[in-house]
Amino acid sequence: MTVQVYIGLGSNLDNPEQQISSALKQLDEIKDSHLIKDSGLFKSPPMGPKDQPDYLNAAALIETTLDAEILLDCLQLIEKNHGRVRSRHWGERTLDLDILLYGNEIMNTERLTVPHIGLTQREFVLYPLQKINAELDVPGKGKIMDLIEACPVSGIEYLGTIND
Ligand code: A4P
Ligand code: MG
Repeated sequence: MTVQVYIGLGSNLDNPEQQISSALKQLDEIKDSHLIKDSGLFKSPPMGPKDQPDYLNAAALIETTLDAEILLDCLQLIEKNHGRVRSRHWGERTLDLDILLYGNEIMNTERLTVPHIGLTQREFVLYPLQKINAELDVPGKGKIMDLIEACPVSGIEYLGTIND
């Protein structure tokens, strides 16, 4: 069965725009999956430790027949291809790929919390989602426009489409 999946992309090291652009191409190349749409690029101050660069974020909508854990394996491989090193919690990274939404499913397993944890508190997740689909209904949470209205303001800037 084909599922629509929203993926969050984030980077604040080693040419973040290029990291995100390259990651989008690799998302399109995941087996049994293809990229439908991306949000364009957003810039925001770091959540977590402040002594790190600002982040660039985006969201992508893909269609896939992979189950969620196999998809997570593919995303973690793409992170690895982009030189991701896991250091401190909420610390700097070349590329972070998170499963934001997997169809209408709500999951709580050892490896996956979907919708992604903290989504309702993060402008850098909500604005890109809204850019792809302003009518989006987040399972168990509500309509994207209402979530944006209720979200704490941290300051986010839309930079436009993503260059190759
Ligand atoms: N995991 C559970 N649910 C999911 C999911 N839905 N998608 C597990 C992906 N992974 C999920 O992830 C740790 C584990 O989470 C995985 O092994 C997986 O089984 P990770 O990528 O190694 O760790 P992480 O991403 O550093 O941890 P965390 O706490 O998820 O970080 P966040 O929440 O992603 O925050 N500021 C701005 N402005 N923009 C950002 O993008 N990002 C972070 C990282 C901090 N500050 C930021 C931003
Ligand atoms: Mg992550």
